[in-house]
Amino acid sequence: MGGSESTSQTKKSSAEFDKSWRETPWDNKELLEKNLRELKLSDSKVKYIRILLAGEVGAGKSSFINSVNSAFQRRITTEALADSVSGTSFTRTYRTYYIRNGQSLLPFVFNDIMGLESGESNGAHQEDIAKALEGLLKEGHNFNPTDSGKNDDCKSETSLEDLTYCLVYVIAADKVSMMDDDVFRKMRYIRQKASSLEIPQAVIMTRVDEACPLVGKNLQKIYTSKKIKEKMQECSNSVGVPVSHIFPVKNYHEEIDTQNDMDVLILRALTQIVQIADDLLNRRKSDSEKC
Ligand SMILES: Nc1nc2c(ncn2[C@@H]2O[C@H](COP(=O)(O)OP(=O)(O)O)[C@@H](O)[C@H]2O)c(=O)[nH]1
Ligand SMILES: [Mg+2]
Repeated sequence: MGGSESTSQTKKSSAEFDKSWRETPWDNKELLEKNLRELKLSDSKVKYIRILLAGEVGAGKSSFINSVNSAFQRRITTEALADSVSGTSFTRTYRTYYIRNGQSLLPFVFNDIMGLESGESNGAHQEDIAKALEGLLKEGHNFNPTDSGKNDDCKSETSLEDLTYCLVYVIAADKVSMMDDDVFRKMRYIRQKASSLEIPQAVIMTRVDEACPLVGKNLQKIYTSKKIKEKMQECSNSVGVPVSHIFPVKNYHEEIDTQNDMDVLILRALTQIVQIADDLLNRRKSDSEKC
């Protein structure tokens, strides 16, 4: 047993990779922001692309919408009302969140689907989510889990803006191992529906500061932390989305001012998601031109 062996042992079991495995523009927040502010969609007839956030209660969906808004407004905003106390879903109606860009609006919007809680009487109906993907849910639709099969909140016609262009699962890094089978069953159903509609899928992995103390102290360690990579892999395996479409973020939750590193991860994730969504818009446009 030489000293060198114990050194390499320590190195192997260390919590960090030597190098970051995904490049991150920590010093380029302004550029990320500018590109999103100036974004032109590939179909000029479409005002905005809709991004649907789905995930368990407490995953950080509302916090993510607030965090995106905070990054653009450069101050903490809480329009989507993150819920810290109750154990059941806070979001009860289908509502579109817009992000202001000075006097105008940015060309992407969010919808937050009520939690995917396990159990028949908890969370949104699978069918509601399927309808949201197809753009058939009316603004203000009530996700009342005990009130199944009602169609009066459904549209008979949809516009291009009603359709969903990217389905994003929001998963808390510190809870991914504890997600139960019922939630996975609902996710599988939604996934199949999204795939049949050719809607791309991505994952926002939140609460990275809770999952890894190293990252909790320094967010720039996000892609050197072995724990975070492990959690991303776990998300990928359980949801079936490749690691390249999984974006870890830390949401604003207790801060009183915005922070560069949090903004960079949030804006980077958003850039990728918006690109994936715009690719679908472009494909739909080309398809409609062929007809
Ligand atoms: N530490 C930490 N807490 C977070 C993060 N994102 C969300 N939270 C907290 O997690 C709880 C649930 O978040 P919320 O946005 O209400 O989840 P939702 O039910 O999916 O909308 C709230 O107490 C948030 O403040 C994060 O990235 N880090
Ligand atoms: Mg919420």
